[in-house]
Parts: sequence; structure tokens; C-alpha cells
Amino acid sequence: MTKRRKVQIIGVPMDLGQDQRGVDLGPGALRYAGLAAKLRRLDLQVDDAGNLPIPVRDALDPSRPERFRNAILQVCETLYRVVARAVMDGYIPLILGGDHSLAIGSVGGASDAASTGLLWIDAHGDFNTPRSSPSGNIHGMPLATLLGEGDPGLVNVGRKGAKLRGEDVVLLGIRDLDDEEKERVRASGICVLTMRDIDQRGMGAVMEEALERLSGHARLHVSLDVDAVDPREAPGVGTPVPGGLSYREAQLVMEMVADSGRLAALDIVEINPILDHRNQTAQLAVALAASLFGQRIL
Ligand code: 6HN
Ligand code: MN
Ligand code: MN
Ligand code: MN
Repeated sequence: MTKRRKVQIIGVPMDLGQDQRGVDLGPGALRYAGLAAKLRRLDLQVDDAGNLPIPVRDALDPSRPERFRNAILQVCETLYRVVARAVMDGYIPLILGGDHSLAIGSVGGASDAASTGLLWIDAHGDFNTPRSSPSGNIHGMPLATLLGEGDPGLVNVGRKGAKLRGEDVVLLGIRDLDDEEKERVRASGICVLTMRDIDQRGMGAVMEEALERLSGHARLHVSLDVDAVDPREAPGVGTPVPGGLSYREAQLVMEMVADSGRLAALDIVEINPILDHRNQTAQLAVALAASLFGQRIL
């Protein structure tokens, strides 16, 4: 008999990495959508660790953007330790955002003790640095940061230097890269599977390639930016981009990762309940999480 899997939910209501208000409400929206109950029905042990304390944006001086950066750095340091501890205690950490800048802490922490492959599902590449970024928003930089590029303070969160190499990462669902970001992604060695690849080859074949690319890793971290899904299915996001994953394509990604038996950590980020309709986007994310943790149609 295999040991019953344990999941630890860690809420990170952080909205400091971008401009659109409301993404800090994501952890609540996911809980109200029945996340824990849904996973418990899959015979997982689910422990909710509550939310990390996050500085309130309105209490930080907006004329000094470095205060946002410093606050993000502090949150990511804490999240790194919390996630590393969860893994040490035998949990699959499930991190609820908040914006995607939290991945600097979560992906770092999940790879603290053992090497981890990363499947980054997103409309965007999140591969800017402070130099390349047109917006200056840190949620557009976490993947570059994890590969050791950009702000040295953020790069050194948790442990010094890069947390992953390009070959440890697959980007999936991509359809919106900034001009300089495109060059940077191309030079990175990351396997990029864009919406065009999915259109042309179908999601099944694309996911086979993704898992093959990550086959050297016994542990996979899935970082799910919900804006990867088409805005018709997932309207509650701050940076929607048309032409995204269909409901079934997104489900197939989850089902195929589940079949691999290698899921080690999950981030669900960028849900903005203020922009959502009746919590539809959080409900979608809960359905995707259920598939990722092993729910099957038959
Ligand atoms: N996300 N590339 C744009 C930027 O501001 O750097 C958008 C980033 C979006 C980030 O959705 O996590
Ligand atoms: Mn995105
Ligand atoms: Mn993202
Ligand atoms: Mn609307």
C-alpha cells in the first residue's frame, strides 16, 4: 500500500507585484470554491496552514516602489522557509496567490532539499528583469529571477544564486512576451511550448514533450498562472490575453501531470476575484487542482 499523500495549503494574499487591485483576495476565493473539501474527497490529507502575513499595499508608500520590492523580498524569504519545511514534513505544498512574484519563494523553497523540474503554465513568460521590463512589475520577473537573473536580492532569496537551470523548466500556454523578453527567453535554454504549438500539434503531444523534457526530475513543481486559460473560461485575472487554453486543454495538462506521479508542489496564482464573475475562475482552478491531484473522469 502506498502512503496517503498529504497536502499543505499555504495562502499568500500578496498583490505587490503588479498594479491591478484584487489579486490579494485569491486565497479566500479558492477556499470558498471548496478547494480543501474537493481534495479530501480524493483521499488526500489536507491541512490548511492559513495565510502568510503580507504587508497591506495601502500602508506602503506608493511613491517609493522599492518598498514594494522590499516587501516582496521579505514575503518570499518567509514563503521559501515555509515551503521547504512543508516538503521536509512530507507534504505537497499548495500555494494560493496572490500574484506570481510569490513563485520566487515557493519554487525556491520546493527545490531546497531535492532538485525539482518546473512546469510554468502562463500566458506570459515572466522572464523580464528590472532592465528589460516595460512595466517594472515584479510579477513579470519571477522566472528570470529563479534562473539567477535580475535583482540580486531577489535572486538570493532562500539560498544564494539560481534555483534552476533553463533545462529544468518548461513554459506552457505562452502567447504574450515583451520584445526584449522574447530574446531573453530564446537565449535561456528553456523549453517553450506556445499556444501555436498547442494549436498545431494538439495538447496531448505537447504535454508528452513537456514531460519528456522534464523526465530527469523525479519531482515536478507546477506553477499555474490562471491567465494561461482563455479569458472566456477564466475572466478573473488581472492581465488577460485572448487565445488561451480551453477548459479541456487545461484539464488534460493536469491529468497528464497526475499520471506521471511526480507532482511535488503547486502554485495557483493571479486569480483576481474583483474581476471575476461569481467566483467562476476560482472554481475552474479548483477543478484543475482536483485533476492534478488525481481526480479521474472514469
Ligand atoms: N503575470 N510581461 C508583462 C510585464 O509586465 O512584465 C506582463 C507580466 C504578467 C505577469 O501574469 O504573472
Ligand atoms: Mn500571466
Ligand atoms: Mn505569471
Ligand atoms: Mn465582466
